[in-house]
Order: sequence, then structure tokens, then C-alpha cells
Amino acid sequence: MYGILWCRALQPRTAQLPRPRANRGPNVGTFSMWYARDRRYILLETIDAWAECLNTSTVDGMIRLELFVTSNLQLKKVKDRSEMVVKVYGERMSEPSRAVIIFCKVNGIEFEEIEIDVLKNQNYSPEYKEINPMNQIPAIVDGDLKLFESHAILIYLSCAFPQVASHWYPSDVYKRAKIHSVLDWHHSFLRRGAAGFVFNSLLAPLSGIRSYPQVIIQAEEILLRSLSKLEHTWLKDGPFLAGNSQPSIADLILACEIMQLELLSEKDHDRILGPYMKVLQWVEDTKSATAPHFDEVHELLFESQKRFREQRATKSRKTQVKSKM
Ligand SMILES: N[C@@H](CCC(=O)N[C@@H](CS)C(=O)NCC(=O)O)C(=O)O
Repeated sequence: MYGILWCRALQPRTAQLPRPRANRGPNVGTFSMWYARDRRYILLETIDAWAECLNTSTVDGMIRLELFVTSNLQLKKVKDRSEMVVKVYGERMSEPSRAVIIFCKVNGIEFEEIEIDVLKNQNYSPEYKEINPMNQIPAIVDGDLKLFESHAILIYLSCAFPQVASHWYPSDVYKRAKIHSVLDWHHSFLRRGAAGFVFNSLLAPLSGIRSYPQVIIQAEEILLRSLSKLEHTWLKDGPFLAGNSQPSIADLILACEIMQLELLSEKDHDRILGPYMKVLQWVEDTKSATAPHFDEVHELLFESQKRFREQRATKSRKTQVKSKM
């Protein structure tokens, strides 16, 4: 529950807050506040300690808080996780893995990155199957929780870590519903188009996997239609998706999806993305909002882009020489 609360310490060591109830008027209950500092959760015992950690000051012994009130259960989880580190299984050539890694970095979530190389079929090992029976990356392990599917992971991390800024996954139900709507659309359209096109037109031939022209044409059609929907529908009302003024988890995962188009030849990249100025600007805005982590996590992709472009240039030079002979 999100709200603005004025609170006062009624006893020297305990802060007291009005606890909102659905049908009754506000009543008063005790509330403890935990703060993530130096990778540990610290119990803030006095109103002055709250004020200090929130970088605010007390007014007549009270502070103004804008906060997200979690349930007791969640607070208990927060307490229990002081020694825990999230394990992130994935690799940086994978779009959804990159989104999860960037999210952890941007939000100061302590995590261990465990590489699962899909080209070496490590996603099919019996150990990894225990974590994700679907054999895909990314997946996370957090305590007893094993979780796969990038959207579910980002939602979980947003809810489980109190330091995650609220714009990533707002508590407002209407805003949340819109974010879910973008996320579902992503998997049904944009990902099918972008990943389908890049895989079939570029990665499959490079890995010696047969690809079919009809499949490439179909994937490109879905990609172009999706880019048009991004430009004219999802980015219609604001710099970020679904009319938001700050990025949400949907912006991060969709921007990482678009980034794989960097692997294409410059000609294909510009032909496909060139007409979508809002999309191009939104990717830049998402990059800036998550700097420097966005570029750092995409370094491997940029290296591959350079390699692919050099290979193409060499191939075209050879073809030119042959045609002159
Ligand atoms: N819906 C999944 C998609 C995950 C996905 O497509 N992962 C790819 C790498 S980007 C993968 O694991 N491919 C290996 C395979 O399917 O065998 C998510 O969002 O997490």
C-alpha cells in the first residue's frame, strides 16, 4: 500500500505510525523500519534515525514519509534475507538475462552471476534442469525460491527488495496492470519478431543451423508490426512505455530485446529501426536511466556486433575481388 504518512516517535525507542485499514478509520500501531546499508539490513529504532537515513529532517518531532507499507510477512522476509545473495543464472548474449542482471545492478541487489552457456547446451545439464525444468535462461535462486521467466523474476525482485525505486513496478494497481499488459504483449509479439528475425537471419546460419527464407520473412513482418505498435501505441503518451515518466521493468526488458538488433548489418539495422524515432529515443532514455550498467552489461553484444560487421566486410571484399577476376 502506498501512502504519505506523518509519524512521530511516541516512546524514545519506538516509532509509532497510523496503520491504514480498509473500512475503519486510521488507528495507531507500532512499525519498525529496516534500511539496507553496507549490504545489511539495519533496524532504525528512533525517529531521528529514520530522518537521517531518509535524508530529511524532523518537524516538531515528526517526519513526513512517502512509503510503501509492506505486510508483516514481507518485513519478516526482509529481516531473514540479511545474509542471502540472489543467484542469477544466464549469459550476457541473452536479452532477458541482461535485463535481470542490469536490474540487480541498478537497484543494488547483491547477486552472484552464474554463466549458463546455451551454445554448449549447459541449459540441459541435470543440475540446471533442477532450477529451470524448461531449460531456458535466465533463472534465479533466492533462498528456497527457484524462479524462471524473466518477467516473473523482475516482478519478484521489485517486490522482495525494499530498496527498489517504486517506478520500476509501481504499487498503483492501474499502473501495474498497464505494465503487465506491455509485458504480455512483449512475449506474444515483439520477442517473437526480434528474436525470430535475428536468430533465423543471422545466428542460425553462423551456427550451421538451417534457416528458411519464409520463416525469416514472417519474423521480419512481426518485428516491423511490433515496432510500429511500440512507436504509435506504447510510446504515445510519454517518454517511457504505457505513458510513464520514469522507466518500469517493462522498459528495461523491451529495450534489452531491441538491443539485439545491433547485431544486424548496419544496412538492415537502419532499414528496420530507422523509421521509428520514438523507439530509438526511448532506448537511449532507458540506457541513460540505467547508466552505466546498461552499456557495461551489453559489452559482449557490442563486441559481437564488431566481429560480425568485420566478417561481413571481409566477405564482401572477397566477393568484389572474385567478380573482377
Ligand atoms: N520467456 C523466457 C524466454 C527465455 C529465452 O528465450 N531464453 C533463451 C536465451 S535468450 C534460451 O534459454 N534459449 C535456449 C533454449 O531455448 O534452448 C523469458 O523471458 O525468460
